[in-house]
Amino acid sequence: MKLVTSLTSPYGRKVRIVLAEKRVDCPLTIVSLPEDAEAVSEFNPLGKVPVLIMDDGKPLYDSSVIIDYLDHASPFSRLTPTDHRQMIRARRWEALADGVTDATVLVVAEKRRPAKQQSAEWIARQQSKINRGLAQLSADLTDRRWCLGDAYSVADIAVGCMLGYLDLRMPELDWATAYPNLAELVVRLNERPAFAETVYREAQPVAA
Ligand SMILES: N[C@@H](CCC(=O)N[C@@H](CS)C(=O)NCC(=O)O)C(=O)O
Repeated sequence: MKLVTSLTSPYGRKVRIVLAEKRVDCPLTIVSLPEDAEAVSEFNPLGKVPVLIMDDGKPLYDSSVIIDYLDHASPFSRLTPTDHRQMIRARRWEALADGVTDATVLVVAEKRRPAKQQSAEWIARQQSKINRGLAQLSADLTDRRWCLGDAYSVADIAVGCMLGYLDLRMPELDWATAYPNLAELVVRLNERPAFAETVYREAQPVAA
């Protein structure tokens, strides 16, 4: 098994955290996008990371599917509730956190286009998804320790990866001041080795 990902992908980080939490040893194949898009497309027709290459060579994507697979493959440290209602709650948290990440990725990509081609309207539309998503996540969290209450789960992993990505790509947003309960959640998450070991890192430039 090996994981194809970049070191700045928030979806890839979700999977890396799950591997660490579940103590699954899995080598990484580090790629940079868009430079390695063609190579990634050989594994995933959508050209997106993360992709888990299984022992039989078959590729698995996307991050939620990979996490489901890993969580069932090893019973150690379950991250998705077995109770169906709780599982749906966790999935809803993950869907909202990933949706905020999706909107952030779109804003970042748009702002990398030549200034004349950028659409302020498109950016504003994505930004409002981010703003509404954060407000909802904060309202849903209230003063709980973890997203689901007492149990740490894939919901916390998705929310933590999304908030870390906002810090990396949109530091001016200062979500932590607006939503102190989300900031406290991140403090708790960063105490976990799985989070500390997977902080976002830009790819090292190749020495000339
Ligand atoms: N829903 C997918 C999203 C994956 C995704 O969008 N990955 C980004 C990297 S952060 C990517 O590979 N983008 C390249 C592209 O869209 O061409 C997942 O959860 O794995």
